[in-house]
Amino acid sequence: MTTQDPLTIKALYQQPFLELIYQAAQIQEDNFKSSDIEMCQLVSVKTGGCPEDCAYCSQSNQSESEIKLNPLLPVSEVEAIAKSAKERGVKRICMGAAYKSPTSAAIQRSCEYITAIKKHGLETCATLGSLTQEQATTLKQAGLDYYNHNIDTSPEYYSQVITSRTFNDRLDTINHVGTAGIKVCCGGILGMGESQDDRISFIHALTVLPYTPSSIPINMLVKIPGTKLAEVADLDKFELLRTIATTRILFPTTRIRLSAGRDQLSELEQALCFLAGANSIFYGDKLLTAPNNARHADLELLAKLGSNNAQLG
Ligand code: SAM
Ligand code: DTB
Ligand code: SF4
Repeated sequence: MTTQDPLTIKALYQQPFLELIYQAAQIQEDNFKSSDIEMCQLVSVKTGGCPEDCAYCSQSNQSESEIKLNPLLPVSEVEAIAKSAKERGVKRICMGAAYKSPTSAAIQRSCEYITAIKKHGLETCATLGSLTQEQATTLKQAGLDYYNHNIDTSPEYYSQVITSRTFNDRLDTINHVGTAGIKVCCGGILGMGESQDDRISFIHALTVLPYTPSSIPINMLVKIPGTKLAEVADLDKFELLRTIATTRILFPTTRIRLSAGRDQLSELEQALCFLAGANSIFYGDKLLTAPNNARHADLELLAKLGSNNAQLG
């Protein structure tokens, strides 16, 4: 990762669009095989009932979204999902749980999920909310490869979206994860009504995290009915492209995941995102509570791109 001050990042971000995409594409080509699009699959291991007030999230107790609540899934169910995901070309299972911070029972069960998933030769990622140092170390000992904990937006805009925790609380967990030796997965959401300066400040915040992320998910807001952000104005997709490209330039060797909201993009818009530096997706019909791109549609798109990691299965 290249260290840059906010004004240099702004200059990168605001340069003529085609020059920005060209620069990012060259960096992508130098560091990755362009047709290598990583496939991750989400599993919501505990759904809903979260005490946090994230304005975008259907799983917050404050949302009025109609979702199916689920306590922690049995290990056998998660293992069955992992087994069939492996057959479809998935590389990593990302376990999501709606907690402010996981209970000790959730940590124990997560360790069992990790063992069951790794048996099938898959990488593991978890996102369970805030962790203590001890919890992070326990997950590392169980073999966890990545922990996802997003900063979501700029430090300046954060309190417009979440009030039940602070931006610095997020940094504490990222510190615990990195100290435990787990790879950091950290990104955010675009299209929550933030300004372009916020998007630039969000990218800058990623460059000064206590540990450099190995994986950066860029989500486009999924406007879920019943959440506080359900009616926010659409994001200009050029802004999504500029964010991906600027992130690619600053993080040449990090996987950038075109995450939630991909189903709002046409095939050609997705192709442009991959050209601009995205090289990872969630593959599977469902995200956590919202739909994802259909598997057969992703297979068709990946075939058109000449990327053949995925199988329908
Ligand atoms: N509770 C944990 C936490 O917040 O860290 C983990 C689960 S949470 C659902 C994981 C991430 O999903 C959030 O940090 C947010 O970036 C993303 N996310 C949640 N709802 C979203 C939505 N409606 N649109 C886009 N991204 C969303
Ligand atoms: C991330 O940045 N995006 C994923 C994953 N990390 C856990 C979650 C997206 C959730 C989209 C909304 C939903 O399905 O409820
Ligand atoms: Fe809870 Fe995570 Fe949803 Fe926030 S994003 S309400 S912490 S599940």
